[in-house]
Amino acid sequence: MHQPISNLGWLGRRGFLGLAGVTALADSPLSHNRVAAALVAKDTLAQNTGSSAGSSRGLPPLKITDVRVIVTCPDRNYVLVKILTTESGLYGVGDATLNGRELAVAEDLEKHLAPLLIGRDPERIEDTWQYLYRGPYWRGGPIQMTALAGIDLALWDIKGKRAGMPVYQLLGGRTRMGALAYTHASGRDFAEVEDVARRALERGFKCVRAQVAIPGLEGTYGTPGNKTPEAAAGRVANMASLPEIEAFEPAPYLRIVPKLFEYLRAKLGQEVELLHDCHEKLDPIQAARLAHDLEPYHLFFLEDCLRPEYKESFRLIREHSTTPLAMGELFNSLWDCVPLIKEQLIDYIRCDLGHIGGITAARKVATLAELFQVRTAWHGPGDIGPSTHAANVHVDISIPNFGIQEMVFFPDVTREVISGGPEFKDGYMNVSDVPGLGCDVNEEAAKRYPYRRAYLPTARRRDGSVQDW
Ligand code: EZ4
Ligand code: CO
Repeated sequence: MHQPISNLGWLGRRGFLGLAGVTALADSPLSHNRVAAALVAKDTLAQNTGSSAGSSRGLPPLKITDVRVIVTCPDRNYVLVKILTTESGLYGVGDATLNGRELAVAEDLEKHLAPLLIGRDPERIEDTWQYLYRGPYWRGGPIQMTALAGIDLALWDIKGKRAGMPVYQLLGGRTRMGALAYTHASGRDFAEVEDVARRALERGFKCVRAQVAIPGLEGTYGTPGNKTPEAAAGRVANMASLPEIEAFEPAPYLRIVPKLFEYLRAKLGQEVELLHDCHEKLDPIQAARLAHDLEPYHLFFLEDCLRPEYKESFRLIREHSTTPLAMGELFNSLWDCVPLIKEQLIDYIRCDLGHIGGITAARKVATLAELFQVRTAWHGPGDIGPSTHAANVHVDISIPNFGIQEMVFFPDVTREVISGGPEFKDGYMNVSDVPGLGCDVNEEAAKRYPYRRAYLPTARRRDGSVQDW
């Protein structure tokens, strides 16, 4: 990454000398990119002149001057994107974290995308999205769409700051006073799940996602295994530097989950909204059976039953059950959502804004869903940063068909590096009226927490074969 300026190679002396102001950046890690970018940007600048100049309340035209990619591990790994502009002090912060593949996204941002952004007008968000999505010919995939989301969020942040408005105002203004939130309750047995759920209810939650370990199997998605729930909450410090292997068998899983919800309804009553995450590990007929068996316990929804490749298979589940269905945290294309929404095969679409292309993508998914009576339930785990959680809530409170919002509480060490983000109160999430998305990054603090390689666990069946985690 540290390219001496003399290595500019193909740029040649003439090109280099033609770039005013670039030499000052020569000793910074991205200098080569910036120099190359300034040349490439000649074309994009040509596209950027004209109508957009001065269009924001008579303010002078704006250009992107720098794209900083910050990889940091305050408790877990995050990839942050900071986009600076020609206006002094005006920058945007986005989140481009893809759990277990952070460096691939960072490399895409630094080496391929940053050079395309320098010199562009940051206010042209849709055009930049199209340019970065369709422009390179090779479109899509989780790495590219996460990188694009990071840029998209930073650009919305800039637009909000420039307008002096929180992003939800730019999206049409409030439709609700807060975003109904759900949290996770997991345990090694029913009593532990109940205990964690009760603590969540005491904290104000009205909706709880419940997961329990499968007896006799080591590790079950979303449960603490032999760790305490706190220790298992995904802290990278506790994660192996190679994937942990968990075991899964459908038969005992399909037996225990309905029993868990029978137990929780008996102990917690009817008022609390209960959810369960299948984490894409079931076959269609298994999912249909589980959705059917869970009907007496009236789940808010059953999350991500099937592998993301098998959209049509949701028809089978629908034919057998009235349990509401949610799907989508592994989607990384807008078009993944289309068959499920237009056939009304699900009740909640739960894309990850950080992996599908940011706010620009989410508002299209939300509008498509609105037309087919599908509500939103954006993915909100700890492995996407506070900026994506903020983006979730800005969208949630400005669309008509919001459903529910998954959320986490970030530890102090994360907040030391990334400040701001949505706040939880009495069961709902909300954002402040700070202009933009409301998050900031402390680059000095970020340096104190260098990246640490970490993987998600993987799962295998008893016979050793690979199973979806
Ligand atoms: O396992 O984001 O609903 N939430 C989830 C998450 C996912 C992680 C994977 O990196 O399923 O906790
Ligand atoms: Co999930």
